[in-house]
Amino acid sequence: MLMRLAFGLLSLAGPVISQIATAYTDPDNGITFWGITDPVHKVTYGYTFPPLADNSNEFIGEIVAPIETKWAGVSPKGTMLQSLLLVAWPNGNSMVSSARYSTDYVQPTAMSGPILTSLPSTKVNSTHWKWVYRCQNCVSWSTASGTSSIPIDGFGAPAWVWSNVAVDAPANVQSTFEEHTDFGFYGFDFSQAHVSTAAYANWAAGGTGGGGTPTTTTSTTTTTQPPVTATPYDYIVVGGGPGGLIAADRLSEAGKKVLLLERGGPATWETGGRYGPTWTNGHNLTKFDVPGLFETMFSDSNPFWWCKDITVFAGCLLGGGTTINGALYWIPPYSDFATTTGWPSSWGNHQPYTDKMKARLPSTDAPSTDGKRYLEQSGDIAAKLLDIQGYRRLTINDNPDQKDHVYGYSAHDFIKGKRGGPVATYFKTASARPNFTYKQYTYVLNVVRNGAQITGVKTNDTSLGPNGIIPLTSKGRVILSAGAFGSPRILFRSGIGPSDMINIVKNDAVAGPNLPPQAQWINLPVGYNVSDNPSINLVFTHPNIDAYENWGQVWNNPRPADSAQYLNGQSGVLASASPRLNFWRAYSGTDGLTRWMQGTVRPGAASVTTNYPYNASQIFTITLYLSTGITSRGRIGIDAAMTARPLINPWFVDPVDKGVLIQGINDLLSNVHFVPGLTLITPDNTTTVNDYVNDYDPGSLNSNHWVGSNTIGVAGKAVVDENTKVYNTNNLFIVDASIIPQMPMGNPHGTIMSMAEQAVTKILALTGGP
Ligand SMILES: Cc1cc2nc3c(=O)[nH]c(=O)nc-3n(C[C@H](O)[C@H](O)[C@H](O)COP(=O)(O)OP(=O)(O)OC[C@H]3O[C@@H](n4cnc5c(N)ncnc54)[C@H](O)[C@@H]3O)c2cc1C
Ligand SMILES: *[C@@H]1O[C@H](CO)[C@@H](O)[C@H](O)[C@H]1NC(C)=O
Ligand SMILES: *[C@@H]1O[C@H](CO)[C@@H](O)[C@H](O)[C@H]1NC(C)=O
Ligand SMILES: *[C@@H]1O[C@H](CO)[C@@H](O)[C@H](O)[C@H]1NC(C)=O
Ligand SMILES: *[C@@H]1O[C@H](CO)[C@@H](O)[C@H](O)[C@H]1NC(C)=O
Ligand SMILES: *[C@@H]1O[C@H](CO)[C@@H](O)[C@H](O)[C@H]1NC(C)=O
Ligand SMILES: *[C@@H]1O[C@H](CO)[C@@H](O)[C@H](O)[C@H]1NC(C)=O
Ligand SMILES: CC(=O)N[C@H]1CO[C@H](CO)[C@@H](O)[C@@H]1O
Repeated sequence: MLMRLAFGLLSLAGPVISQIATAYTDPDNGITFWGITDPVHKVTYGYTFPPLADNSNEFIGEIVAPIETKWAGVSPKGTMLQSLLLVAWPNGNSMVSSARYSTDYVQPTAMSGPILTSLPSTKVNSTHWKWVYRCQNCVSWSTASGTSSIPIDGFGAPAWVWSNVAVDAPANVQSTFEEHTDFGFYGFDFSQAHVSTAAYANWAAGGTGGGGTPTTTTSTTTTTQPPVTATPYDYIVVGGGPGGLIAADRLSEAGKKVLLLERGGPATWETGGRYGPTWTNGHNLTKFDVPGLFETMFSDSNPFWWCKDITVFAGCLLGGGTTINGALYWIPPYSDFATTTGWPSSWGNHQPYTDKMKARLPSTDAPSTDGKRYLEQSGDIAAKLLDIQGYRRLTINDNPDQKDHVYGYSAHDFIKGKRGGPVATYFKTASARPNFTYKQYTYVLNVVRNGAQITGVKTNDTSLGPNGIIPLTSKGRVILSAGAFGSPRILFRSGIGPSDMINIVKNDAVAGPNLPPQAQWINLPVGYNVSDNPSINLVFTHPNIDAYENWGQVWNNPRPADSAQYLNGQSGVLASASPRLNFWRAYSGTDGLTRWMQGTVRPGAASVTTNYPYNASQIFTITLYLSTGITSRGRIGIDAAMTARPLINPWFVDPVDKGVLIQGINDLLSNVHFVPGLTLITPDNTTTVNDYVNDYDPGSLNSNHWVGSNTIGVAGKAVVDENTKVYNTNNLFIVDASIIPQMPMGNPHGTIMSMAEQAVTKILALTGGP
């Protein structure tokens, strides 16, 4: 019954304000807060916000309470209902805290959305407890009737609540508790409570004091450092994903002196990776080699391969996404490079480049080395459903242009029962050349430039050059291949992009000083025009299905016959990732445009929501995605911590996209009852398809297939020209998913590699280079 009386009464009467928040700097952590100390209980409540211009959705707050405070809480907006509520209490020597939410004057329950991070100055001592926290997704939130927010540009009346009765289960973050024993409001001019981006970023990352300005204190640079000499290169390629690996391979093949820089480390055994399950011991196989371990990418306790400064899944190791992905590999259809999907007309003849890719990296829809297919039940059941609906079966990659009412076995770029991809092919040939140099664990911060001329890249490794800068030869070029989030961030940090993003960099104590002068900033729509396939999972059961323990045993305790079979020559179930069947259908939207829907079928499920009992051994998933033709676009960018993130989600911005996918789901489900034993369990028959899609967690719509953040196209509208050169630069190029203007027909890495083959050919042909 927390806060019932307080907020119930006061929402009618209006708060009685006796205190006004003022600025203070906490001596423990040096953070400047605005807040009050309640004179009765001697509890301090403070908040600090990033600049309004940052359009940020977060703040840092603290509660400092005498130890007799059993729990305390805040509502920064000042209301109880449909408001962000934060509560905290000590449990022994540590603090327990949570975000709560309520639509009635009852015990508030867990609030989804906010991300709470306790900052290092959080503590419990003999006299006080102190909770210092970062609250992300906390300035505005969705409510049943729309959105609600803290009035961060004006005046508000935040509330506090206090209790001297301990919560019911102090160790449990979701503990229940009795209504507070006291509460209060105070006046708050939120428009004043903003600090610089740099200060905020420093504190949000756990730093202290200093207003975020760099502590130039202990620069004992009188000690003479050995002079660092740097080697210049013809081409510096940034990022070892599919785009960068193909670029680096073809450039070194052409005799250029090439440096490939990758922020992450090795992956497959062949490249030096050694991380694998115990059952592969002695067999020279890692997690990244064994296709059947794909689903464990999402269930590992130490997922070192994900980029920790990008808020969506992205691979940060050699191979980028192709080392951790499902390896679904599609030969691109004509439309993937057509003017109708946004490509310059010079790109239309993709076939020679696709052929080059296929010659290096063939696809297979039977990856087991014995040529047999395993665990096919989910594909067989889905095929029955599709047959009724007029689909026909074909070998998908033999017919890339046939994408309406077709289905076939899932195709992958596994080689000899192991992960293949560009690492096992292009990287291998590049590595054998004396002209190719590879540096791993090297993070590129920005390009170094003099106006339009790029002179090198700045890395975090000062052993590679003075201040970490690696130079180009006189006519040298830089190619960014750091991915749809990584390449835009490097551009922002190099003074290239929209000014709101470059200003975030400017305000950062570390990155700001590396920017070129403002007169040299290059205004391009970096980060706009992004798309990703919106995808919806449908979960079914059928008595024929073997759900393979939902892939939950393959790491620690695989089926013994299957692991033995795999180790003995890379055959069997574990020689493939989870997908078993794929299908496509074309739809005409109410706007007259054609959109294609892709389906992927696999045993198991990421989540099940049903009111009925079901047999978990018989579950399988059909994921439906919308691909080529979607019109929704989002925006990606960086926040004050230099974290790359979606600023505007790209899914279902255009309601026609959503309408088409709902139509596709309805069509697919229309014949479920004709397949004996087939039962849809998510959504089950208590939820309509419309409700299921409308209530779908937006984050789960993500397919991790981001394209378009540095789109190719005409000057004034795009970031790179038809040669993939960044506009208004002389020698900066981009070869990765970010230049692709429109969702490809299928999971994108085949299209990305064909694109990279064509891009590097155009770059080599472009005059003025080394
Ligand atoms: C979980 C998941 C599953 C997927 N499944 C499939 C699938 O089955 N089939 C499919 O076709 N696609 C799939 N994808 C998408 C596909 O993997 C990506 O589209 C593709 O990898 C993008 O290629 P890229 O070259 O643009 O960038 P990336 O693959 O992201 O590579 C970028 C590389 O640059 C490095 N880098 C980034 N910043 C820096 C820096 N500042 N300095 C140095 N190095 C840097 C990164 O470490 C990384 O190695 C999946 C993606 C994910 C995340
Ligand atoms: C406990 O922490 C509080 C808040 O930082 C501080 O004011 C107080 O002096 C500390 N008490 C002891 C005994 O150190
Ligand atoms: C590249 O390698 C070739 C031999 O493979 C060599 O002749 C050439 O000088 C090298 N080029 C550079 C720039 O190092
Ligand atoms: C594993 O690799 C090592 C070298 O890294 C090699 O000596 C050994 O023979 C390999 N073992 C197998 C089973 O391939
Ligand atoms: C550079 O950054 C990478 C990636 O974060 C890291 O692994 C490496 O240790 C850093 N190098 C130095 C010299 O700090
Ligand atoms: C659940 O499915 C498995 C696999 O088909 C089957 O062996 C088992 O008997 C089923 N359990 C029940 C309770 O029906
Ligand atoms: C809904 O599904 C459940 C479980 O599959 C089934 O028992 C029930 O009869 C169904 N109800 C309707 C109205 O179809
Ligand atoms: C090539 C392209 O589609 N460019 C678009 C990117 O986004 C901006 C802003 O929305 C548009 O103006 C461009 O036309």
